[in-house]
Amino acid sequence: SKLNQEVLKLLSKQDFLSGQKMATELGISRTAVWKAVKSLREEGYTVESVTNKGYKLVAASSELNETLLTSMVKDSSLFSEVIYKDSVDSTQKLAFGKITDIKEPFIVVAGEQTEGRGRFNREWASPEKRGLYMSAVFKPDIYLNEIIKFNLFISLAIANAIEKSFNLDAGIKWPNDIYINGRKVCGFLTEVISENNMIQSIICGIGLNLYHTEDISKLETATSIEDELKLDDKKDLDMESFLKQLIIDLEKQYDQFINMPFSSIREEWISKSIIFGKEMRISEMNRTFMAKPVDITDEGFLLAVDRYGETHKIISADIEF
Ligand code: BTX
Repeated sequence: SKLNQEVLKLLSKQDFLSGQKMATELGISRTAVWKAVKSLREEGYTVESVTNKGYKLVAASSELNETLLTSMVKDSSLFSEVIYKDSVDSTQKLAFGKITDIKEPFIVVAGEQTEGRGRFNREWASPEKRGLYMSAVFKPDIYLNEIIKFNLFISLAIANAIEKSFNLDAGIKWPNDIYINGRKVCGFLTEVISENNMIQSIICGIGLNLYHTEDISKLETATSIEDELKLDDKKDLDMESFLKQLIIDLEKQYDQFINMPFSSIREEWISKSIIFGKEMRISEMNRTFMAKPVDITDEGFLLAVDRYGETHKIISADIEF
């Protein structure tokens, strides 16, 4: 709530601050202050309280929570609001449901998903408070055929945000994944609402494994940020700076997507890509073959050469090492 944010702001500035002082400053009752502190604690903030001294913020939250997300979006030049739920079936579904009500770009984030989905309705493991489950809704006014390029810009945004925030080497695995050390840490998918060949909304779902879970390490090819950081002692991740960075990079690459051709990021994208020159199993709708990706076109098509020297132009496919 707005009150949570105001209380947090006061606590961030001071050492100990009495409940009465905060109440006066915010023009609310002491009970309301106490309630806000209680709810901040529930969101993962460590707030100490000492008799006769008051409250003190000891540690920011290492979880994604509504207070943090709302303040991030306030600073955003692109997203107008954020919807946060502790638990949903899928943030994609919730985002779709709000699309006509909310006219500006917005974000949906959930603490867990009970029916998180990947492409082709595959399951996306979304354990509670262990990952980022987010759908970002964009409202461009562009032709539908531009959408192929969207994933290229977004993948660069996510890879850059992970690299800058956690100092890990994040690689782009075309078309939908981000890998670290050969394992999938993030999957994203792009869905579109269009009319007369014009895009009305893009709903981009991003699932990022933040903390270690059995569920995810059980998946042969998956990993989490925590696993990859290989920390000696368990340390919480800095959610605030990561989210800030992610929103900055999403805004930057979305702007680039709208205003610039893919060639403007092509070199950077290729340098982050992990599929080139490797023999891969490529599965399209109705055929599977082995080939080496060698290039990406300005329109966003992948070019792969098979062992007969034939070049294949691929729009969408599953590719495996
Ligand atoms: P994808 O179809 O490319 O990947 C799905 C496959 O990845 C699964 O079949 C499984 O093998 C593997 N997998 C499942 N869960 C995980 C996980 N947590 N980490 C690593 N690998 C996994 C990629 O689909 C797109 C995923 C988008 C997920 C986001 S979360 C927010 C939004 N809401 C929603 O329901 N989906 C999107």
